[in-house]
Amino acid sequence: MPKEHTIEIDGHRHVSFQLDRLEPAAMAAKSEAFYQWLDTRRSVREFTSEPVAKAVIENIIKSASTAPSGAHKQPWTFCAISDPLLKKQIRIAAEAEEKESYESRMSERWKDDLKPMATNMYKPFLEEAPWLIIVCKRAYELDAEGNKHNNYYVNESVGIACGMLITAIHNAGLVTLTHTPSPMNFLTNILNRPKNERAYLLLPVGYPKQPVYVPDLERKGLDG
Ligand code: IYR
Repeated sequence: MPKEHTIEIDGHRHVSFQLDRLEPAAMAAKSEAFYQWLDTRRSVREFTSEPVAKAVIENIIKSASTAPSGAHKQPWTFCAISDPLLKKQIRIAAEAEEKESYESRMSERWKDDLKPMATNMYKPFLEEAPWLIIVCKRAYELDAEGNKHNNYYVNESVGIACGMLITAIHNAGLVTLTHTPSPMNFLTNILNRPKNERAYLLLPVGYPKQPVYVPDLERKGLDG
């Protein structure tokens, strides 16, 4: 590794950055292998309660936190929950919202589109998975005087971090599912989050039940 150099720009420290370049053949092989491996990721709805080490969940969250964000404000909070009582509380509240959604908020067309996914208003994985990661977005930060400072490109930043989180979960040999109960206010209430935070996505993390079946889906190719 070459030695790191630092310079000042507008009074801010910058460090030299060295890219590890790959030879074209290695680049082609590595990018192909990464794609093949990423393509083995599947959303799974049925989890075992087999435990997963907290240190692994922490590594996954640290990986997601390497995401780029608007003005590097890192407008996210990852809440990792393994407490059975808290998971139960979340399941009860999520299922109440889902019942309302499936019975009156979602159009018939939406429910038809979901049929291949075999999903419904019951969310046992919220109790069965060893961990729930609830990603919260932070619309603004409060300074010491209580003044609001808006963050930038919050949805884009948190969305990118979630993509990296899902990739890190796959890399750890675990599975997840992007669960989107709507509205999600109940999560920030149950978790006692500050008022600058809104729940963005809920991801159960763990091992799939065996045997487990997933929908036989095709992915878009380069031609759409
Ligand atoms: N939020 C509901 C409905 C749902 C919506 C989409 I888009 C899905 O891909 C799957 C489900 C639920 O979680 O059941």
